[in-house]
Amino acid sequence: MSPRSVKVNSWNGWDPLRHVMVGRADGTMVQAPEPAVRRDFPDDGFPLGAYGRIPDEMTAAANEQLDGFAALLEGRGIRVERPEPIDFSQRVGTPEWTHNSMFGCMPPRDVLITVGNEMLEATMSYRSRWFEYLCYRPVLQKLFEADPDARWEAAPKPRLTDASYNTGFWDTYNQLPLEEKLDRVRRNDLALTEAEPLFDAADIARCGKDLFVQLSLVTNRSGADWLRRHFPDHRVHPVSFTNTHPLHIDATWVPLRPGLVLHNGERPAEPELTEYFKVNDWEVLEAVQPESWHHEARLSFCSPWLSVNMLSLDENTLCIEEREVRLADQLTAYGFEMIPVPFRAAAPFGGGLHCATWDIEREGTLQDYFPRRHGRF
Ligand code: ABU
Repeated sequence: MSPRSVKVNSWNGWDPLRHVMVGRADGTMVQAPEPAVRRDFPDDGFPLGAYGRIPDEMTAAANEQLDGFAALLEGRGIRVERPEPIDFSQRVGTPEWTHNSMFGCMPPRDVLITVGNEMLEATMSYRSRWFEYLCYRPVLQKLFEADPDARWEAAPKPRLTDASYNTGFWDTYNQLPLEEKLDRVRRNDLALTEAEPLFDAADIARCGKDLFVQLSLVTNRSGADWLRRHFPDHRVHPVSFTNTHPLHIDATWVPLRPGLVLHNGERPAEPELTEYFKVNDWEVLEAVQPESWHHEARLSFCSPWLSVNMLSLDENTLCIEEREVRLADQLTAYGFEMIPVPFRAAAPFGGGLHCATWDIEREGTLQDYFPRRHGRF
């Protein structure tokens, strides 16, 4: 890497993309059960409590699509980095806990976020993902050496003792009536307690000076508060949506370019959040329904709303999963060039095209896209 050519810089998700990481599927696990994670895939060889490597043929198919996506980006002149997978089947631990497996490194978006010239490692909130940053460290180190202005930060490593989790959350939550679940979501009384700051980077949507942080199954209020204090020159907004299983904001509320946010209408936003966008002249566009997934969601913990989990190459160009034809048509009518990418096989490894990437450099500077205040925003 020539020092002159590398610049860590990204303030939003739509400025022209110059440098990006694309994850790898190698060795990804169906995680061992832990307080915040319960996998239950009885029809696919992993009933409740079972854990182990995702079958080789699925991993090979996912890697083929990830490699193809990386080649597509390189073909458009975008520099691509890849993580270094480690043995995710190993038992891990700290002095306070041990756990029977790790997860994988297909979705670097969950762990890493760039804000300006800062590369920030999230706390993460699953024990199986505590050490995932190790896969990204070789690239972080290389970027740190290549760009003398890059800042490299890691949020406080969480303790993740039992005090960080609501005991027995998954034993009861799924049996609750819908309204009770939604009430828990509104109060962010989910799998995590407030014992320490916890967040996944993929719960943050970047819009220049405004950072929207979804409170979720993996991000608590304390995590959002840590981000507010860490980015004092930004407006950091904790937000929640009417979604019984909130997990990362990038399949729910997707800013596409200044003035246009794509919204998953099955997960309504708080009226105050919608109004904040509207009083600042943003259009809130409800995404069309995703295409059917039939049997392709095998071993996936994500929803079909990975349809909206797109990677923006600039404010007029979006990479979209190739079968999401209706959404592609909807966005073509809004003036976007839509680039279809085969990516269904990657879903069980942690998500869609946005999840599978981490923005290292986009052109552009810090802008204020929300000059008008509204309510708590
Ligand atoms: N990590 C992407 C989350 C996908 C979903 O909401 O289904």
